[in-house]
Amino acid sequence: MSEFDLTIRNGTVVTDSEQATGDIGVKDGVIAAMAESLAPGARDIDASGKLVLPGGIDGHCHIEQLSSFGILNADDFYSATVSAAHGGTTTVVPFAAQHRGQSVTQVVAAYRALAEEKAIIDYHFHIIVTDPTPEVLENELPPLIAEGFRTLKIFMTYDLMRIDDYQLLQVLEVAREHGALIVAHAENNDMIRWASERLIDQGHTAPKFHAISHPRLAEAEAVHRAIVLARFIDVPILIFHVTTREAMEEIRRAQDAGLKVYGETCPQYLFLTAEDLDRPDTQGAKFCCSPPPRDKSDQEAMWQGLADNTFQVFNSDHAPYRYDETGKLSAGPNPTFKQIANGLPGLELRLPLLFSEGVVKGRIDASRFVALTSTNMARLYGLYPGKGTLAEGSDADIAIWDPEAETKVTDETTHDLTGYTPFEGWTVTGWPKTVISRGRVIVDNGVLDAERGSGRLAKRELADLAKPLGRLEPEMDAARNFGVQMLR
Ligand code: DUC
Ligand code: ZN
Ligand code: ZN
Repeated sequence: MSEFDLTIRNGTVVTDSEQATGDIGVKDGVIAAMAESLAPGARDIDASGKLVLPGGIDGHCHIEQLSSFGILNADDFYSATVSAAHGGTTTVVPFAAQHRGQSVTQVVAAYRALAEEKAIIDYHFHIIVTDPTPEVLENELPPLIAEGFRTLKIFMTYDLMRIDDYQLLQVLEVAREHGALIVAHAENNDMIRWASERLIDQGHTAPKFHAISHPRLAEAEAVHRAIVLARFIDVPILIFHVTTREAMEEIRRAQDAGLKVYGETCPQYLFLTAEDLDRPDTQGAKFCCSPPPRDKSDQEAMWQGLADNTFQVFNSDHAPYRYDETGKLSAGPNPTFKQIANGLPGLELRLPLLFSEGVVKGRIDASRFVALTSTNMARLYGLYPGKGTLAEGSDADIAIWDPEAETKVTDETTHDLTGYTPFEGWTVTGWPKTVISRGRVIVDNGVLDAERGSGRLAKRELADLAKPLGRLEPEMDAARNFGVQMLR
């Protein structure tokens, strides 16, 4: 009997820091050995000429999530994870979304049950906190954080989701005391409200005005404020979906000052612009997301941020809504921009787009690609080293890439249920031909072989940066002037 269940041979193995040609041996779902040459496995995959990468981790995606308007995403945990797997992603971290009045404990249990029944790859959850009552803050969140739900998402905008600055301080305090990372949707709600009301009053209701109604300064202001509040309580923070140069510069300034501030951007901010919202008829609705795509110079800024480590992570923000009465057009065929559900699909194309436009075009190298799409997520979320790398003892979550394969993107060939792709007609170079989840070959040359419900809740340890800093002692900490000194 062979020593390994699976051997991957002669590939170029890439981690976030190294590249080497060699073999990987897998046993019982785990990487059992890595060497220049290993004995044959029960199944052998020849990866000559291919890149062997850790499977992607999509650390920001909305799956089977009910919006505050009561609209459900187009994908459920089956279709979303099938789609993710076809694009080389082997772990997803979507949301357990609390709506006001709900128990966070019950919300987490409900989302877990959905994933348990349907997901084909491994998963964990961020908890969205929209109603930080004393019960939630004192009794519900601490045991959930201890159990592994170590990321709390907060919204600074959306009338039905946002928390105010005082509430944000309370959530930051819980994160500090119990060891969680705050992830933030940072846009100034009142600036958006002010702009939106004036646009609508003047009859400017078409999808393209969605972009104008989310002013770039609204993002920079909220990013700055989120960073200041996190600094005040002295906890790390990850700013989600950064879109503008100004917001990126706020993050960079904080990092230069030694603060534990992290940043994310997403495919829509590299590859789309506000002009896409001005497509004929109401087709622009397909491109409405928040924050909105900006302009070419912001795209360049986002590339810089990915290359120079202002951004540590690149996620899809997959939030699919069909272009029909169940989704984008739920308010009728001619909705105002305020009535259009926000979000785009992205789970499947996140990695191929970044590989093609980033690695193949020389903007980032393959190790940076791995860092941005997998390793850094694992480190920030406490999934490392079980996920996010190729090392003995890590889960055998692996994507074997053909770096030269050319693929034409069409809705017919993508596997989510959105019914359109924002990237229709694009050609991408590089595709993950074989995708392996805990040693199971789940996609091979476009053919899926995975059972519904075969994904598992991933193991999540306490990430270094989320180690509890302890209860705030106001006098003492004030004397120390809160902030960067304490983190050094
Ligand atoms: N904006 C969000 O805040 N969430 C989902 C998608 C979007 O566009
Ligand atoms: Zn968001
Ligand atoms: Zn999101």
